[in-house]
Amino acid sequence: MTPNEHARLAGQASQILRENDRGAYTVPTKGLYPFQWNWDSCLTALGFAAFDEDRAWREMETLFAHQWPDGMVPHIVFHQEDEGYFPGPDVWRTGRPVPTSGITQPAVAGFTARRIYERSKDKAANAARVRALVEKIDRWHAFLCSARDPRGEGLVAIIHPWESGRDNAIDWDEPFQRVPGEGIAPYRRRDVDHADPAHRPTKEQYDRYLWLLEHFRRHDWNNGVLHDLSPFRVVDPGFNAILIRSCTDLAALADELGAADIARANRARAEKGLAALERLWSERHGQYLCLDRTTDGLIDSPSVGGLIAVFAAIPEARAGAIGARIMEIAKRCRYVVPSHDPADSRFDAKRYWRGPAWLIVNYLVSDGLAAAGMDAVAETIRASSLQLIEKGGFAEYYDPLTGEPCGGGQFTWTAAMVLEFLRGGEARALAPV
Ligand code: 9WN
Repeated sequence: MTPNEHARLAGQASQILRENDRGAYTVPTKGLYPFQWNWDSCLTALGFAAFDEDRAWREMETLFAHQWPDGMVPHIVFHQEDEGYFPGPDVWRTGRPVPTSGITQPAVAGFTARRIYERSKDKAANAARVRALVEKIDRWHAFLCSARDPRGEGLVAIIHPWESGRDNAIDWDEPFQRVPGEGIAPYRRRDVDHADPAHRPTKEQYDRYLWLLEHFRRHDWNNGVLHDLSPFRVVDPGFNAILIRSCTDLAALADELGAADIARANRARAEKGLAALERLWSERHGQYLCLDRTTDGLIDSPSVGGLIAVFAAIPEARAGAIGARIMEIAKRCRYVVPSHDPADSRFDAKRYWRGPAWLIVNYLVSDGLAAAGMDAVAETIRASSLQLIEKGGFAEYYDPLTGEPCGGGQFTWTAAMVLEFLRGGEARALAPV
């Protein structure tokens, strides 16, 4: 890439962040997603940090200002009214002062906070606000490791597919059989007004998303009981690896800021999680799989959730196998990393999390691979990501066979990841916990 092309892409990416900036938070894209989303915001903060560090911290602070008393950080904060999204605050009815959803999303904040702080131009000036954030992130980790792992197994479960961030992944098809789709209040979807219905989850899936929401609402969003009361309890290697990595990074950040207790607690969480992750390894697939906590069986679905595991400091041999698997998949796809293995008959190139490539996933996977010393595979993913942008613009996701842009356009976290990819690799080996 020439310096001119580099500058042009960086300029376009920064422009998208500015356009989707609502002052103290950013919308993922206009129309389709008019509120603040949890992991979108944390990853978006990385993009802001490239040109406005104060704004980066504010993005995360706004999200954490809406943390629940029990420590949960909700997956959506409904800062203002907007009829353009369903389900809105009137459906969630969580009773929060500023309305929020009642479930969470991948806990990537520990990782992004450390990365932004490492690059901070004036650490001393930012130390107090970062320390306040560190305490809140720690409370979120504590929440996840108790409410979503009530028996202390070392891995946390998601209780709704939306919590994974990979809403309609093939991983959930089997456990979703146990979630009824009937008896829910009539509703009208709005996502299909903004995006091609053929690229979105199906009506049957939405019925079940809503059934779970209504079920949790009937139990007053009491996280003390929801895990055991949910017919959907799945241990996602991707969600867990992100949490483990965030625990490791939060520990390092806490050490630097003199919060020794927080450092110790997060190191212990990461250690326990890494040991437990082994349970999800599938020798047959050469990757990790999801575990259905209601049956205690692995789910036979080779998705990118099992590859995101490399974002945590998994054993070298496992990381090597994941790198090899991605290179194998790259032979069947023009662009990596598809959200599901194209060799599986259930792969669907354009349908959301059932096949398409997402830049945020590419970023997490390539960062983990680089940290594990697999720079060549990481570079393949980085190059593929930038080609997708050049070809299709800053889309929500892409068909990995053709590169066709799908879903929403001018997408915030996609732009943030472009700014990250343009910086080039700076990963270093993850410190053993
Ligand atoms: C539900 C905002 C979010 C992302 C998720 C992605 C999608 C929402 C939806 O959009 O989910 O949370 O309505 O489809 O799956 O990962 O955070 O970009």
